[in-house]
Amino acid sequence: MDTTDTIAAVATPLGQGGIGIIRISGPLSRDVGLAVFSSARSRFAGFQPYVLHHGWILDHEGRSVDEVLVSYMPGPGSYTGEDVLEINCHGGPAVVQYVLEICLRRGIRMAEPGEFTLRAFLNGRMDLTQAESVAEMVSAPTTMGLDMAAAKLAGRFRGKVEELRETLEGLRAEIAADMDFSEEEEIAGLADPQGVLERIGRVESGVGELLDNFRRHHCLREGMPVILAGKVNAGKSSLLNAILGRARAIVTHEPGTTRDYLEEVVNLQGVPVRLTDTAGIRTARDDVEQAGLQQGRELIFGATLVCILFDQSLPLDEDTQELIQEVGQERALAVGNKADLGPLSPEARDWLAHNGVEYLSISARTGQGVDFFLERVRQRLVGGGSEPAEGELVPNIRQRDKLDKALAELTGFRQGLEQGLPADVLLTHLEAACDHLAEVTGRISTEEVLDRVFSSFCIGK
Ligand SMILES: Nc1nc2c(ncn2[C@@H]2O[C@H](COP(=O)(O)OP(=O)(O)OP(=O)(O)O)[C@@H](O)[C@H]2O)c(=O)[nH]1
Ligand SMILES: [Mg+2]
Repeated sequence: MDTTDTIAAVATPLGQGGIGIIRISGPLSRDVGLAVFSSARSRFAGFQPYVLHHGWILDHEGRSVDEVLVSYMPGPGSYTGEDVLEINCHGGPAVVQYVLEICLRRGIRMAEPGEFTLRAFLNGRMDLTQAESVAEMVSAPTTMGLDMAAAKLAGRFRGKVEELRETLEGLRAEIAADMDFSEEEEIAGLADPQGVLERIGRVESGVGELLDNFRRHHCLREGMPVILAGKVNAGKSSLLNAILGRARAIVTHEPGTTRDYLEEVVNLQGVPVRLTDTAGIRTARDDVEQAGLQQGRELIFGATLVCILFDQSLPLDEDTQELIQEVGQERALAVGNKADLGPLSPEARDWLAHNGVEYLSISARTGQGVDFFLERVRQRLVGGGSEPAEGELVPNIRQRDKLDKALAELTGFRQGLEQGLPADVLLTHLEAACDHLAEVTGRISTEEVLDRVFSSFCIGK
């Protein structure tokens, strides 16, 4: 990819909107602007930086196409670090495309996906973790995801990784220096192994913390799996519908209505949840039902939280009891439905309390207790200390892989030291760990990595 020419793209989603923005970056930005723009002011004397200029875009025959606002941001203080020109036009897809075409006629080319941000990275405007956070920001499904992306965008993630890397670099330099002194005698070990181990330990726990954050939060991006399970007719599909506020699942008084499973993503105050309604439990009547029940069992196995519904106006049946015990108190939430028909029996209450499972009452029909139920679901998923602190540093998958590799090298170093391996062997582990950390921030990067990172961006970013 040539990175010295001038590129342009539509920076806003295509579709009807209030405004559409065409972004141009590179040495020709200003010239293109001057060629296509006709100012509304009679005494227009060229673009002043950071000022909005009102006027018209003219096509190649001099016809005005749209009324626009144009801003010019000279490098190196712009988003990409190059001269940038932005044209705000009216937000119809035809207008925006046409204005882009008019610009492209002036000897500049269409930007590749992520190319503006790639240039920002190449020009040192941001490191790789910040560049990646731009894509994470754009695709964040909820405010919690936004918060994590913002922490990275602000450079705090890079700061943390750099701090760890610098500690290792320091150690590496010290050990290398020791080695020079001891070349004569055949000293294999380190001068102060205990001190070295302590410092390595600090880096290990720093890296380990970031990896922990990944494990705890990566499902926050995808949505946490929550299952609605229980006997036929307990009201699972009714509850799904009540939560969604629409008749998504078929509800009938016939037991065995749901035969497949249905999955919907719901946003519980910033926590995305993949809520799945399953086929109700009973002895299967046919192969389809048997298959549906089998699916349900597998889903229960992989779920973070299993909501086990039962008709609380009936005695607590054995199937439900078995299911609750099998899932276990860690993951089970017992939900007595049909509260409008009567209260939970004292026997059921005793049994549930005795088995240590959390339980609550709702009516999917009247909506009673459903808000409280959702609040409990949210709490169970992110409460208990696993809710991300504000601006917590959470790696993405690429960064996780590099951190994993760095940690493995540190383990290699530690083991080597314990086995009394010579310092030069230990050093190779340290060097490799440093390199992996440098790859996290993009201090070391290959074209292949950059391609992979930036091609996942949308065009115009
Ligand atoms: N009175 C009352 N009836 C309810 C309530 N929730 C569901 N029902 C009724 O119970 C019956 C079964 O509801 P469904 O939502 O289809 O139950 P399900 O658990 O999905 O059943 P299967 O798909 O067969 O496993 C329907 O007739 C619902 O109208 C409730 O809170 N109160
Ligand atoms: Mg159902």
